[in-house]
Amino acid sequence: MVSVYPKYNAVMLRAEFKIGIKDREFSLVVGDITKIPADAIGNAANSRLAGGGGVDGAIHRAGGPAIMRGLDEIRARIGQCPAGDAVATSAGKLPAQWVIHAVGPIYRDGRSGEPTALRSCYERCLELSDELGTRTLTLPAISTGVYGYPMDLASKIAVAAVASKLSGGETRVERVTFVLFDDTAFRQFAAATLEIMPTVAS
Ligand code: AR6
Repeated sequence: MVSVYPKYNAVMLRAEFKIGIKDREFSLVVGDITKIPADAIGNAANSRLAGGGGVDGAIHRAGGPAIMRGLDEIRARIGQCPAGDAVATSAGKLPAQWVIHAVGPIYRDGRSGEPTALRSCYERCLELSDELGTRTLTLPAISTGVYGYPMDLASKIAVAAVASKLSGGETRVERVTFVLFDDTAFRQFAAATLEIMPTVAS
């Protein structure tokens, strides 16, 4: 499938969707985030910064023990990292310089602060990227696995958070790529992007 959206300078291939926002690039791909080179890779961590399953497990396995060593130091300094916040470590053997560990909210009913915390995760990823001087950032669909955030709701929050930072010139990051693990997640993010972009891309 190839769809073209000339109004937004956007092209959607089956598993890749790129859109220009001002002079920045926003894209969606299907894949394993540990395999895609970027200056910084986002992780869906827990507040204990203790590693785990899902994308967190994959990042620690592929990056090696340097990542946990970095988290040990941070834990010794700040204890836990609350939902909605993020911390950065080196990326070990991953094809990146940094991993930004964002702690997503555990989904309950959508009225317990989850949307605000989820949006804040993505904003913190971009803020930390700016502090680190990174230009390219990959992000997973935080909270949509073990933490149970419905993908249709999470995708809209994720896309809106990133698109508004890019379109408002609030970040120096030049390219943000959501790396979605399967076609269903990709389609949800693509739908969210097409719904939200008219308000930010013009
Ligand atoms: N690349 C890209 N996306 C992935 C990958 C991968 N290699 N692996 C999984 N996903 P989850 P959460 C997708 O559960 O919901 C951990 O134990 C997955 O399909 O990894 O924020 C932490 O330590 C889903 O869409 O994170 C925490 O305890 C998305 O990544 C807890 O899970 C997020 O799923 C965090 O839960």
